[in-house]
Amino acid sequence: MKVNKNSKNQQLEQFREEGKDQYMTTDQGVRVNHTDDSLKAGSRGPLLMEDFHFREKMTHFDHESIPERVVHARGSGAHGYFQPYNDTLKEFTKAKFLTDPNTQTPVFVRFSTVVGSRGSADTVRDVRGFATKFYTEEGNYDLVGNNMPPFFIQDANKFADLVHAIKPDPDNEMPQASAAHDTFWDFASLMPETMHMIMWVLSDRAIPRSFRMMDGFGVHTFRLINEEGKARFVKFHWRSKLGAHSLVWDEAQKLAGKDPDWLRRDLWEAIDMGDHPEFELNVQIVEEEDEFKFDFDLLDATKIIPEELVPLRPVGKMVLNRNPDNFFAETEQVAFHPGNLVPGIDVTNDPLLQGRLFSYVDTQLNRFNSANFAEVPINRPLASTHNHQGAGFMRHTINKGKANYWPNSIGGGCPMMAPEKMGGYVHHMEKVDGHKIRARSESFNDHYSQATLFWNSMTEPEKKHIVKAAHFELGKVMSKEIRQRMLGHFNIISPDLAQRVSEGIGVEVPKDFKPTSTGHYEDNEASKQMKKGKSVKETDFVSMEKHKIETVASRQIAILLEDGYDYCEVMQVKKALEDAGAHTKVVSKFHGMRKAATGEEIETDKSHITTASIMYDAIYIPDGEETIKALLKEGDAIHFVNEAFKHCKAIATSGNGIALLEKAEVLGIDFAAHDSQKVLSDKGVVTAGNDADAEEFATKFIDAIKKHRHWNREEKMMVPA
Ligand code: HDE
Repeated sequence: MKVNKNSKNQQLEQFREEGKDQYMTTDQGVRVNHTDDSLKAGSRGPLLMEDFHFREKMTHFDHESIPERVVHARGSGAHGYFQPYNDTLKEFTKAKFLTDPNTQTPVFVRFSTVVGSRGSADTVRDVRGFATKFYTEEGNYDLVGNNMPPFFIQDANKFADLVHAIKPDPDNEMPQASAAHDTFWDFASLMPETMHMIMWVLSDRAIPRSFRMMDGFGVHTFRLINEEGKARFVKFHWRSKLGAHSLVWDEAQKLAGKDPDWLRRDLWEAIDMGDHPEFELNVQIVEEEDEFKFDFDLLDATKIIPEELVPLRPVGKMVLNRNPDNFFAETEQVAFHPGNLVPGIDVTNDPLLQGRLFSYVDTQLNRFNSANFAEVPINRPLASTHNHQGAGFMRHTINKGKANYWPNSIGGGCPMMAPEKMGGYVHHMEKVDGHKIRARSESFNDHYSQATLFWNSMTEPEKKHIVKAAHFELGKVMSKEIRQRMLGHFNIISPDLAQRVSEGIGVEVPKDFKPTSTGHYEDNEASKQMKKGKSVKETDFVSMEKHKIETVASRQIAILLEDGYDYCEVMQVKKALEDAGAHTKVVSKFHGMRKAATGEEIETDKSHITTASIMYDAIYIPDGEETIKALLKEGDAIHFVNEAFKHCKAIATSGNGIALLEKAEVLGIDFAAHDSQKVLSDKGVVTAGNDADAEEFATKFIDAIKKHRHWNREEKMMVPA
């Protein structure tokens, strides 16, 4: 069958229902005449059992929830499509959806946090899930990844322990959606293999600005198989076209209260407005004969392949262009599984991946209470399905005929087996030989080198954020013993890191720390070969700062004003921002119309009580004697500026607006000094005199927004906003 980017939408159409211009009916299709009262024996009497409408309505409601996912419970979904740039991957894989530039394969993506429950806040410090279902012509392929490339553990047998430790405590169910408690850090400090991932989780990657502004990673090493049956190792990467950007921790915590749906809303609104998120799929390919070329094991999911060793190869682009119609039917019911593979892609012996191959179907059985979850519209493949799996709860398909077994002659031997050349999936013929042993390869036994690599590859502001995150996380740990154990690990990763963390958590770096290891590692041929492997001391690509994409596209800019602003300037700056792809929102004390000095009016989009600076990427305060006078009297406005400054966001103001900066004490600098403009602009604060050229002013502002955050402000002591 041939699919195009609309195929999934068309398939879903047959299941959609809107009720427009229709009478309300029961589930049996009987028209309802009255739904406000139940059937009673007298208007003051008891309810009657025969009220089929009431019973059906209530029963349905009573059964409306299904178990939330045990991890990744909170998520947001979007539809879109994937299209390869060209056919160059043909050399490596026979998967058509990766190699035919003329095929736009429909996808459904679900982004998620991991730890929190379904109603938890979006902006917590956590890993983000990035799961993609490709509805390919050859069946569904799921790339179930995260926004960080390593993982905490090496063996699936430790997953339940990891999740128990990080989830709320079993006795009091606290804290919600947070690793900052004793059990998680107890576990981590006893598990050296978590150290590389711990560095990522302490970094800004764990507080993304938007689901649209984070990268995705397949994490494990998978296999690509070409037409000739030749296999190669592969790692999958999604690169956000908007770049990977983060919130700051103070902002993330405040957003969790002011708008717990922050990331969900951002994704929904962006798609709604036509800012369709785009991600580029990249692969790192390793020849089988190079398996032991590195100083880590490719099967160890706690490791990355530094891009200096194996560069990324762009494959194609994914565009998310449609919001779901129904959260439950689509985002909640979508069921991913890393074992949903199509010809041309296969798994490896990574012991974490192998365990996942069991867990995902098992967990769907808990969620759906039936093996028929693949028939739910969002999970249905576009490729037609034919087999003898014909019964069970909620079976939709009506399989015809008598022959529900294979082989059969009664059914004409159908459905038939597909030879490989007809698209039959053939597992890669890897030779496997070994003793039954509950152990890992010694080649998995280096838990620190890549944690050090990560630390060494960070810019100074990023290092600072990691240290602060550790102060927060470990500062919440009651046990000094656990804090100290973590310092022991940090000291192995980098004495500088350990020292800086130690200063904030009231314990000394231990002198004679010996990490405990709970894994059982066995030396073997692979580990002997691997030790000669290649390594690097720094890898640029893990730093978000070194690879930021300088664009203002889809950024939200607040225009802070009251009556009496300079209308001309506002319109020019607004136009320049919007032409560059940003969005503007007028923020004032109250909703309503705001009058310019010259009499024109603009409507307020948000009032101070409904918004906050944390919901914008940058702020602009237009000139105007009266507007600034009014803003100077508003605590909320001064706080707005002060907070945006503290969060290192671009700020622009002209003429009288400079007085507001002074009042907000943004820099504590001498505004009268001849170089004050330069001092300000170096820190992302764009100012101009009364008669400034608005176009030039807007261009400078846009350049400052492109930098996203002006971390050099952090050097200065700042009063918390
Ligand atoms: Fe998952 N994981 N996971 N995971 N995972 C689930 O499946 C599991 C792991 C990831 O939006 C569950 O349907 C085990 C790595 C995402 O619906 C469950 C192990 C990576 C999602 C499960 C891992 C992931 C899940 C819970 C270690 C990145 C959300 C609900 C062996 C490569 C998918 C569900 C969605 C969800 C098990 C580790 C990504 C329980 C046993 C590594 C994005 O099956």
